[in-house]
Amino acid sequence: MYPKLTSSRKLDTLGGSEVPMNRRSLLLLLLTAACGSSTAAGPKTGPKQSLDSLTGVSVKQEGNLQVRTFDLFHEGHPDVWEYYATVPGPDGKPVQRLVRKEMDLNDDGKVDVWRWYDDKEHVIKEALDLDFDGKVDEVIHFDEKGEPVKKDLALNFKGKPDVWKFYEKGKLVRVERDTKGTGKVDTWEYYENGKLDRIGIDTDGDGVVDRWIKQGSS
Ligand SMILES: [Ca+2]
Ligand SMILES: [Ca+2]
Repeated sequence: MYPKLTSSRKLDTLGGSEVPMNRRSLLLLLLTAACGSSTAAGPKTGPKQSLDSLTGVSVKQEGNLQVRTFDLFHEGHPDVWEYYATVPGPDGKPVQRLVRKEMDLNDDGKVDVWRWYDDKEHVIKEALDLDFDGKVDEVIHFDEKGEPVKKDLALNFKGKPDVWKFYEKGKLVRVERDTKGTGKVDTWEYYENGKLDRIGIDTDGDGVVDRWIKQGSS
């Protein structure tokens, strides 16, 4: 239904403008709405009910996991997949717990967003294919409060990370870069209070900093 999207090097966030607005809004709504649910006993309980009747959910079993498939736009093929594990609930009775969610944002049948959840159904990791070429371009790791602790970025869009960002209490503290495509970090940027403080560069490829560049302190 929607035109196929071509690869774009310009997309740097999930909110990239190439996904049709309505589709993206609804998918993000679903993502957010379902994200906040707790240990629901099944697709027809709690806050999911209205969502499911809106989107039409199908349920099947894949190995140990229950898969709930959504066709948000009634186009005859799925947009969102939720994977649930059966675990003991507070009263010992089995309940379904969300462990992973996958989404196809641009309607090409390929997953573009993957989310993994901990035992409290908080997102612990998210992977994104930002240019819809089937290769993951960004992986975000979260702490239990939902703050990012690390981002692995493939700025080269080749599916292999070349930039790693590290966060403490939600603040960027360090960026490591593989600027030569060797698979090894050769540049380290250190941030103090959100500002770049110094850069270390490995010039001979032994993984040890040879040169420090101190940023202006004024
Ligand atoms: Ca896709
Ligand atoms: Ca990609």
